[in-house]
Amino acid sequence: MFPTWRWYGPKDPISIDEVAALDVRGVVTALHHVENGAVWSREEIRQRKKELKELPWSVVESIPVHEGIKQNTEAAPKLLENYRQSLRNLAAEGVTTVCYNFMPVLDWTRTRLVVPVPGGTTVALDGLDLLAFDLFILNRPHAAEDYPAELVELATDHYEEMTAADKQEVSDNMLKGLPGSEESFELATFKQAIEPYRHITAAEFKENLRRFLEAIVPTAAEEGIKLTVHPDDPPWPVVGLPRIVSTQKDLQEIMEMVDDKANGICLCTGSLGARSDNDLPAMAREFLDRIHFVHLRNVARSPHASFRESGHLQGDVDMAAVMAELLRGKTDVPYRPDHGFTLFDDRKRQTYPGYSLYGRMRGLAELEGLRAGLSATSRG
Ligand code: CS2
Ligand code: MN
Repeated sequence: MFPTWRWYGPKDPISIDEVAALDVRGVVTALHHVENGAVWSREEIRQRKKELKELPWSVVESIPVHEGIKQNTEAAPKLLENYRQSLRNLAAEGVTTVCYNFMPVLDWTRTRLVVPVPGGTTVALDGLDLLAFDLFILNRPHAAEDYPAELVELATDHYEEMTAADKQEVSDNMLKGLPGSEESFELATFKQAIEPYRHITAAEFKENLRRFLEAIVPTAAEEGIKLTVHPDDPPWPVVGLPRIVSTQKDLQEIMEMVDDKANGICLCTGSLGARSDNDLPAMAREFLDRIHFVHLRNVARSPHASFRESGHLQGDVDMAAVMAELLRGKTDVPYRPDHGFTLFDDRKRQTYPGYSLYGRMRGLAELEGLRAGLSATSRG
């Protein structure tokens, strides 16, 4: 494993020279300015490589999967051909690890982005915020049927206690999209966006993922590209939308859909770790030869399907045990400190939630220390 850093391109509040000073071996980036569904041209790919200066482009995170593919609409064949062409173009420019996710409509989801920690803030998903949003702000018909009655009662009380500012904050965080998500919504457009999923069951959605993999993995394999699926965050259904990349069983099924090494996994310990029934060291062991990219981060879980992002070595994921498993595998797997606290001057710099400089640097230093320590122990 080797350390990398996610960089959002020239608009990122952290400059590429700063990234270069962190002693990472590569950069994780994407062409966020290219329209979702369009081909990534070789010129655009080359331009981004130039912007990285001396640093290699280790991983594409992500080429977004268009809703037309996720919903298998009539636009899907054309969108899949575009996706394959983007892969060919990346391979031609020497970029060969590609991350994607298969979450409907939303990407990673947090209801609170400024939860205090010493020296700064972290982000959190509050299950009652989310349920209150679903029941009373989104006003989704039948939402109450999706949840146990006592939880609905708790969320109802919670909503009554929320101030107008709380409600605004939770709505904005749900609708506006966090860094890396390619979409941003107003309440009305969000309602429209989730509408088609009233008629797509989780089983059908899985079939759409299978179709996607059958269409692109052969091209990836031919081109020497390693695809990696990023797990759902949170790893359970949100506002009635199916989530199908959430557990060890899900990942097992996905690996079998197209049994080829090019069909791989991005092991995101923070996303998967939000579920207490996900055993991360066991998953690292189980999928070792299919894990081509790793996100290391930690979460502290709390009741009502809630969690907050914690220090990289403090939280419910046993980071040392996960790292020990991963170090048994290939040495050429990129990892990145996936999110970090907003610390010290990060606020002044207006770094993106989760994608701070000081907070991620702290995580990187801790993880690199752990990696060096474990490597030395296994040698001696
Ligand atoms: C998130 C996402 O956990 C994470 O890494 O910050 O931006 C994630 O990178 C994308 O969903 C991957 O496609
Ligand atoms: Mn991640």
